[in-house]
Amino acid sequence: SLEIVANFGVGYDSVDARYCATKGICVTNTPDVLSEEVADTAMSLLLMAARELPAAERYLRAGQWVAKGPFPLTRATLRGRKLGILGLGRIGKAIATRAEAFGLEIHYHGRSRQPDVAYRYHETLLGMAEACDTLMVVAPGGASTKGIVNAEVLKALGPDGIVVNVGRGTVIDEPALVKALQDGTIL
Ligand code: A2R
Repeated sequence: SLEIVANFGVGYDSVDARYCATKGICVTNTPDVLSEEVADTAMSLLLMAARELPAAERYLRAGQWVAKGPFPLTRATLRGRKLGILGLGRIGKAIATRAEAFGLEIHYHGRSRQPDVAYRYHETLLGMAEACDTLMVVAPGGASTKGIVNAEVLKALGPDGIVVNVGRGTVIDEPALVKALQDGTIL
């Protein structure tokens, strides 16, 4: 007697939509509605990674400033960063608008170049990673994007590399990401 599967988010890769269709079950998702909110969240995550705000708050709340003095200066900065956006769609563009205001150089990769966009296009994800040190993942899930942020891409970002993923988790090769964080391949 199920009538509807309503997904709070963009996409429906978590739903067996074909099966739903055979049973007349409606499947919905929420494109556009949350684009600006997700873009704010993506920028928050980037700022928190560069400025180490969660670690600084833990330091403060543990009273470490009394025992050890001020929280150390952060290793990273946003200055001079080159931002590669994997998936310059509705959310990707809202992130780009914000990142421009922060003075970041903006690059993007998708399956096709967008003629109405001035940002630098890369035909391959690896090519973009080689030209950038910061990667925003805002692409859909599914077979075509599974694990495409792999060890090679992470290595190309380099030791100052920051990765923010607000798309699907499946886009990242997670063991490769863990290794890259542990051995300092990325920041
Ligand atoms: O490939 P293009 O030029 O159609 O660009 C789309 C890109 N995209 C891909 N990029 C690389 N490899 C692929 N296999 C691939 N498939 C799609 O992702 C497009 O620029 C972007 C998706 O943009 P929108 O459809 O406007 O989605 P929105 O609302 O920005 O949300 C993005 C993702 C969702 O799929 C959820 O995973 C998450 O954020 O909420």
